[in-house]
Amino acid sequence: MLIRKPDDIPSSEITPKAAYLSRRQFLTGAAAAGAALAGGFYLRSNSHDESVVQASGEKLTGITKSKYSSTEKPTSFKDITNYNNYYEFSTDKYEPNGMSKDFRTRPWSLAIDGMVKKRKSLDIDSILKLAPLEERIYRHRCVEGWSMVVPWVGFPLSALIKAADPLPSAKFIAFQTILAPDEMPNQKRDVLAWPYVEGLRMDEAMHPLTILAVGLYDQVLPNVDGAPLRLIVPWKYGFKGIKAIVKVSFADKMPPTTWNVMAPDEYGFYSNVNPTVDHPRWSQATERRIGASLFAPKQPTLMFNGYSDQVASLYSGMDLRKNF
Ligand SMILES: Nc1nc2c(c(=O)[nH]1)N[C@H]1C(S)=C(S)[C@@H](COP(=O)(O)O)O[C@H]1N2
Ligand SMILES: [Mo]
Repeated sequence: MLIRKPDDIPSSEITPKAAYLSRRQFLTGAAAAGAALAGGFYLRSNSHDESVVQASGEKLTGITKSKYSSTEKPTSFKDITNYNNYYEFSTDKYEPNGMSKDFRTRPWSLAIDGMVKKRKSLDIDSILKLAPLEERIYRHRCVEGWSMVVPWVGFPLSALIKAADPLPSAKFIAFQTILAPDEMPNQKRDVLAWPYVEGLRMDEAMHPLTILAVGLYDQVLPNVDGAPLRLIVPWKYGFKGIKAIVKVSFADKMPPTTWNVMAPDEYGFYSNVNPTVDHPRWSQATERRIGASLFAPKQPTLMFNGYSDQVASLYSGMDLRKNF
């Protein structure tokens, strides 16, 4: 068994520093979580009744292939579901799989607010009908220095944005993960400022490569990978791919993002994969492919994670050293 991979960044190195750097932001998050708890909005019973569908593991049908898929060999289902970052459950990579097994993904609704013609809430089953489901085999590059190739099943985020009907003045979209401290034990602890939040510029969000994933291989998305709905932006570091989304908001200002709030010198808003701009504490030039032989050399990291042809124009004229 692989106890420890050489270039894993121990969470103990990331979290305390980040928490220390930004104690104030954390306190704001903790107060918000406490208020939610007191109000009882997020308390959900642990007992499973008949209305709860244990969706994870169910087969998906009618999936079409996409021209946007990579031809690289996908990482195994086992590795994709047992080497995860999901800090709401654990900062360990192997624990979230087991810990998230009973996480409830039904019923589930997505709130749409901010700069929209009309605020609304969409049920997960109606979201699944917004667009045909496609297989998108994408490279997945974590800022920590490892990568995978993941056969996601999903649909373009642009389909949801069209249904949301934002005002033309909206320039950004913000995403929020569920607050469910009874099911996500680390939401009772000062690991990150909860809930996890992320954001994109509207042109990034509308790009055809940007998807909402609802499946993995031919199955409903496993809880550990962000069920029932998570974001995938394949040319950005993995942390932009926020899991278990319950809210999207449209705004004319750049929204806060969890890792930028925790450690602004280390994680920017854009977070485009860029082998020429190192993380302040480690190089981003190479990556270790999960599942590769232990003796395999690390492989070079590609600009925009290999998606330059499709996305470089989004950033023309921008200094990517400044806008990291
Ligand atoms: N809500 C939430 N979303 C999250 C994270 C998290 O801890 N919480 N981790 C991020 C990071 S760092 C990565 S690399 C990817 C991991 O996705 P995977 O577990 O499906 O590989 O999820 C991202 N989305
Ligand atoms: Mo990551």
